[in-house]
Amino acid sequence: VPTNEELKEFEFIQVLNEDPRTKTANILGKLKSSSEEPKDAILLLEKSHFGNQELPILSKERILQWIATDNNDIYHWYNGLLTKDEKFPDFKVTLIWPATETHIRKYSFQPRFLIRETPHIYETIVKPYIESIPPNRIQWVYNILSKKSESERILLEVEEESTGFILLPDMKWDTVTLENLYLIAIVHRRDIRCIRDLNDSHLPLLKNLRRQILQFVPQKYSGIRSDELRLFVHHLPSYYHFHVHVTHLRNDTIAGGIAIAKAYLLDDIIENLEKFAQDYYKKVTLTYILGENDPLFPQMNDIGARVTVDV
Ligand code: M7G
Repeated sequence: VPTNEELKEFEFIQVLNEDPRTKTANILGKLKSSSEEPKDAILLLEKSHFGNQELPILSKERILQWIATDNNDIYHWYNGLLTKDEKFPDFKVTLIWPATETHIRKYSFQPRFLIRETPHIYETIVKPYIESIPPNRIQWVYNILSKKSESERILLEVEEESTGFILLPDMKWDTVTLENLYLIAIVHRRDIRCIRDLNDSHLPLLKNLRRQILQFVPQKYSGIRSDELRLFVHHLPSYYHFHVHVTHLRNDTIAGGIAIAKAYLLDDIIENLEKFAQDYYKKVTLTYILGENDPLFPQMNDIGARVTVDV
């Protein structure tokens, strides 16, 4: 873990991506710790929301300076400077360090394409790719499951071998703003890599996740109803160990990962396996968004998996 002094030495290289709607920016730089050579580091920055605690005291206590910029009739414009207050941080940062080439590509702006993943494409391109990913890519998942990391952040654990999981805040969530609630449920079992591996034998697991999460979250965070929670799975995910995303309905920006052709509702997955076919996800063609920087993109492009008028 880098010290504050070391963090101040972060050397800017370039902006990877930024988004005025979500007030976020991804920056690449170099960071070194004590004796070592500087290594690539990514800062994922997000400007903070004005919370319920802050708004009532905004004008009296928080705004240090109003800087008038213009006015027209009854309309007056200012820029504002806030006082420094650790209770109300200006922004949230995720530091990835040392960052790999895969991280740099993932967090960079890139053209995106709709892909149709047929069962054949899954078997011949995607599955071999998943199997080639070094296991240390999901070290962070194993650290959570074995309580080596983030153990004090665990909200709920069900310690059952086949239907058990750990529920905790996703790293994207500031853990304060309820409207932005973002949790992840990571299952204990290690044999499900993605949605394609699911069949009817996993229904008890999927239903247990659904029931426990919908029961627990409204109890833990009063003010949130179970019908305000969106439970979904990504395809393709970045990490091939089965996990379910849990977000508040109001957390509906693209950065929230809820985009159609990326997020598949847990309820729909359960229904498809239960009512239609136990091997639904072996047979279905999945349409999803793939970025040009994704390691799978060149092969997908070559095989003609990009959506065309004829498909
Ligand atoms: P995904 O669908 O595999 O990939 O979801 P995505 O990042 O493309 O959405 C993984 C989820 O785990 C994301 O929502 C990440 O924000 C979250 N996440 C990733 N890491 C490395 C961590 C971590 O170390 N801790 C926690 N709590 N969440 C993480």
